[in-house]
Amino acid sequence: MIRRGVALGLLAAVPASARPTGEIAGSATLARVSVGSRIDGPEEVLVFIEDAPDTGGMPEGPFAIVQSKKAFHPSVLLVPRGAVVDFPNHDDLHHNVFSLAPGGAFDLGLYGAGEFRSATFDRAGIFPVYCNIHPQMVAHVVVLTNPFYTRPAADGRFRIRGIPPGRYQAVAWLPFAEPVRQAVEVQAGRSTDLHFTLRERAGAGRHLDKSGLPYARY
Ligand SMILES: [Cu+2]
Repeated sequence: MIRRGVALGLLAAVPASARPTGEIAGSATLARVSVGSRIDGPEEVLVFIEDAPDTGGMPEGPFAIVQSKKAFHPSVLLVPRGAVVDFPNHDDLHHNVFSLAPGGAFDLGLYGAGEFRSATFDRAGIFPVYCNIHPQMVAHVVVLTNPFYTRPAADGRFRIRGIPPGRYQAVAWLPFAEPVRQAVEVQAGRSTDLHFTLRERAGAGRHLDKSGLPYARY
């Protein structure tokens, strides 16, 4: 019993950052719609691990998505769970930012030039954000719970290092495609190979207004 106690004591003394980790590496391939594709390349893909532990190093605020020239900037924002995101209006007209995402719906109402309102993102997931006045305005807030995410290089290759060993769900996503999930086992000192194929959805930029109705004019 004494030996066991000593062994546990030693284990606890090793900082988390020094414990052996593994990595995932692989590629993401895009299947574009034949006409009117809105995807530029694999660099737009986001690869992340849904349920790995938070070992620190997540992006820190303040977080903002600006409304300018009837568009959201940036159009994709990565935040940690619990983040507050400001939505400043830099246009000389009114916008009405909202989301109908299950578990993350909000409606900031109508506000004008120089004003901002904020939304809090308490749940992990991918939250589409729209404007109730201008249907072409589309952004996504991606709420992550750990620092294990990356974007592929131009050739689609990606690598995520330093992952605590375990069984997880790896996800590849980009705007206008459905997320693709794969179970992955990360082993200490090893690289696990993963390949994702993402399919662009035809007409994926289209959406309903905050009342669930089609916009009068697209
Ligand atoms: Cu607007």
